[in-house]
Amino acid sequence: MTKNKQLLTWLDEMTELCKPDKIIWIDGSDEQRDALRAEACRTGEMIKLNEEKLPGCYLHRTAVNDVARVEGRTFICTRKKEDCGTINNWLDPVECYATLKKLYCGAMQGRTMYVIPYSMGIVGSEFAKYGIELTDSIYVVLNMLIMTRVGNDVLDAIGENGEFIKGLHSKATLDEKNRYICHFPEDNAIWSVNSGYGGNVLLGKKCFALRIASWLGRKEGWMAEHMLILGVEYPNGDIKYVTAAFPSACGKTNLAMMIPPEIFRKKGYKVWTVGDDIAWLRIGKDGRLYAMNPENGFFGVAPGTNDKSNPNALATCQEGAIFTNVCHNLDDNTVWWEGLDNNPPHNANNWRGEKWDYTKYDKADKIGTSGAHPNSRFTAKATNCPCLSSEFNNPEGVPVTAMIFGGRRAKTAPLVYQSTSWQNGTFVGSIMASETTAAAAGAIGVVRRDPMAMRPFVGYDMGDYWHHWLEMGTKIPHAPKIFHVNWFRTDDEGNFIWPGYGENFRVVLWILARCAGEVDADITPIGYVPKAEDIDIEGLDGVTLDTIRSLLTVDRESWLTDVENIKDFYKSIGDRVPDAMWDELAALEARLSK
Ligand code: GTP
Ligand code: SPV
Ligand code: MN
Repeated sequence: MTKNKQLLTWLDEMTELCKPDKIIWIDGSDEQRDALRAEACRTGEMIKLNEEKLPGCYLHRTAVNDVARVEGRTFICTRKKEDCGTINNWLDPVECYATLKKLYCGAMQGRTMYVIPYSMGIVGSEFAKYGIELTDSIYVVLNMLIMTRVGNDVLDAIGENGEFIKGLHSKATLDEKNRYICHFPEDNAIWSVNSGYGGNVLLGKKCFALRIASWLGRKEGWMAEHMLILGVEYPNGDIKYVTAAFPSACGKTNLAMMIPPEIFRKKGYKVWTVGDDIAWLRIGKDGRLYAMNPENGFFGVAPGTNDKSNPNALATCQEGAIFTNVCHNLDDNTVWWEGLDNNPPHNANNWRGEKWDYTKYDKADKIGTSGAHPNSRFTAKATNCPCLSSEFNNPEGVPVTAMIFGGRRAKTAPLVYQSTSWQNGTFVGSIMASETTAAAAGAIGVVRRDPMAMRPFVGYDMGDYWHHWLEMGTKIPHAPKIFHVNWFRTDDEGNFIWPGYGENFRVVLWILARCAGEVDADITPIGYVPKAEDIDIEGLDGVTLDTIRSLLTVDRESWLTDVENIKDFYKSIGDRVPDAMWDELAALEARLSK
């Protein structure tokens, strides 16, 4: 398999600890994948779905107490507590290893340990980084086969002496009190135990490609961000790329795969997807910032996905997909979720696997009464996506024209505004806030500050992270312009005012027009806001110029309230907050108070 001594020694140690009955190396072949699928169906871990309607697709249910990332059980284990920062949970690495070793001890007895060699990025390319995940879950193996590039070529690329991230995962007993998702950036290691859910266990994703990678990026002069990457093709064939950071379940997959409104399609506009969740960003030889998607698939939110909101996502998960915690239609052995269509199945099991009565559905108690869990997901190959960019496999990534931050704010944040500089844009990212969603365990709908959508994913101190942003800005000769959007303003009845989804294309066009210097804007205390008539609403039912005006208002009082909240937030981060961010905050307050 490999002659890498570090890998073999580590594998011996982990085997000694977890005591699996058997070890299987994952080689990336279809034969091995098919055998594992069959085995998972035999054990009940997965259910094979209707081969005619959903070829190669499977349903999996996680434990009822294990349906989302667990931020409270996620730790950064640095030798010095200061290096972990105040927002992250910290554990002393020596103590943490000792605690976790007890949980892993013999945890794989009677089970198989799978060894997954995987690559984040194109195998063998300059910017790829490699990992090995050891796991006792076939579900994890099958998901990693979709989400990352897996196989023997990764072992070859690591070679005899190459570096890799050492990931250890065991479902153990799924005991939620002893659930730990631990990162040891100083050891290039990730240990996850007692969970079987998504971001807790697919260690290439949030654990490696964001938490560990953000640490590496700071050390090596690049950035790992919670960002989608998309290309907008103009009628003349030009393609411009934007990245966007929205918190979990706030619209990245949807924006990345959006279909322009018909009126723009007719003119020849197109949208191409490069990535829907994570971007690794580096400065290119031409002095622009380049974005690369290190993943190979999508782990998308199922509820709300339908042939109007996101037909491309729906098409992507029709073949070879894994559905997690959705509703099982027993009549035709297919899947269903809230927002797929208006025909909930009458003969179905809910996400818990119990008989489901759709007539009892209560919006106020989604988790208790819904068919699909609000954080139910599909895992699907990127190459299934009808609008996948031809640059998807370009190891250099794509040049970024604009970077967009955004959150879920019922009030305060306008539909779109532009920062006035890289430093001011970094500040705009640092003060991002959003209502919490079902993507993480805990209360839903509470506004919390989520800088750059990275609050749960920065592998070090948040203040240091902002320093890194500022420093990167000084090194990018042709830096992208930075914007902020909010698709989620509501009216007095709580309905979204902006139609969102494909219509967001109209806002992206304004953003790109600003970057090209083609359109004017009004300066406000928070930055540049469009002139309402410059958001093209041709062919958009129910939205008038007045709607746009109302979506663009900047209410000084609510912003001043936000400023007070931001001060407390900055203080909670501590003394590593850059002076430049405090200066930006003071300047914002002064402009708002004028
Ligand atoms: P993660 O995978 O958790 O990182 O989420 P994400 O940021 O990719 O979010 P996703 O695109 O899956 O959207 C999450 C939820 O927001 C879904 O229920 C969508 O239907 C909804 N949503 C996405 N875009 C819009 C929009 O423009 N307007 C409104 N109102 N809802 C949206
Ligand atoms: C998110 O929560 O931001 C996700 C899903 O993309 S998970 O992989 O579970 O983190
Ligand atoms: Mn995400």
